Amino acid sequence: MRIKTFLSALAALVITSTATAKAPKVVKTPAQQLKERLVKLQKRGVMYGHQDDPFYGLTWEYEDGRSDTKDLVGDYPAVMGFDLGGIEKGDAKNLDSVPFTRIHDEIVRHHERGGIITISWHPRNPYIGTTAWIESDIKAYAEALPYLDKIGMNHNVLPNPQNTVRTILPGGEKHQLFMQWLERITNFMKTLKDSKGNTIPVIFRPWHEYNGAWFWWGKGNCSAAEYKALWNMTQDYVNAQIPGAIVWSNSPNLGVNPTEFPERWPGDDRVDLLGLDAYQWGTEAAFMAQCEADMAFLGKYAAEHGLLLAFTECGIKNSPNPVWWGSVLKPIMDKYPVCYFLPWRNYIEEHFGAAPGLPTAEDFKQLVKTKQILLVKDIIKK
Ligand code: BMA
Repeated sequence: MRIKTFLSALAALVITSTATAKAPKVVKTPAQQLKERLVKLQKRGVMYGHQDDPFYGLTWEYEDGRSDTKDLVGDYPAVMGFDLGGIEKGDAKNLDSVPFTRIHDEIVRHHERGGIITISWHPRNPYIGTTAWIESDIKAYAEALPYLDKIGMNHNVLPNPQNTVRTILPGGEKHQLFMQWLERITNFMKTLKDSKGNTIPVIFRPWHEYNGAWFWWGKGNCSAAEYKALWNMTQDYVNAQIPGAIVWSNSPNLGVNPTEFPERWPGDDRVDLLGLDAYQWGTEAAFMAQCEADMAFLGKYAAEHGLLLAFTECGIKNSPNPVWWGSVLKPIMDKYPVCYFLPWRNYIEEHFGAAPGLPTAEDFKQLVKTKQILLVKDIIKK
């Protein structure tokens, strides 16, 4: 009797463990895999990223396989940034005149060499048709109002650029148009497949620098509720169209106000990577102090809320300080666990990234020699 009980218990155990062994494996989405990879890499070091790296550099443009980073330090950046501004209108080239076909091809190429992709978007203004930068529109509008008063005309004849977000939310007069824009950007993302036809996951970083007033989605041009509604509408649409493809990044600009920050925060369940866009426009001391303050706040926020942290954009225009990388940026990166730092594009009049011939070239080489700075070959090593 006892033996029988023992045997049936044993049989039950065997059945259970077989069942457990055969339980279907949970398949992770490409986005989940990318996120886990980023978490691991963030512990290993700081990846170098560069905007538009394979298209042009300081002295060249559209040379197959060329990169300012590779020319200087022998390898491609670990992260490459691309901007889809212009795709919303069905343009063939983006706002910086890069053909979308080339953007597509270089994304695939970078993915296939083991690199990581991040996509930003500077869409035009869907309400008044101008660019993503709203400042001059607001100025022109303000200047026009007294004239309208003078001729006794209602202000409503002129669209107030600061109402843009409101007009594209559900029920707004530009909602349908904007949904078409979302469809176009999503259609491009749908084409991002590797040679086996698998989805290429990307870090998508819409509606950035929203604590500044220079973009039509920025603070002062829409309410906190409108910003969050815009974020949610974008995310829900994109995720429904290309499920499991996107790691979501939200990036305020340097000068984060900790009290106001939660007002526009889309929610911990809606963001994977918290980024800071940090440019030095003034003195080094002011830049470092502000970076320190912002990173102290964002770093703590990211750690407590389970988010990745990065300098999603950074740099100083045209490298006036030959030791900027090592003496200004490195001390901050040594202190906070940023997963990558991404200087903006190297365009002739306005360059931010490393390149041969620049006064900062040697300093960047020294920076890269430190183990913590990762280029693409460093992140494909197991
Ligand atoms: C800005 C500048 C512009 C560019 C835009 C989008 O910061 O570099 O020249 O058009 O980014 O890349």
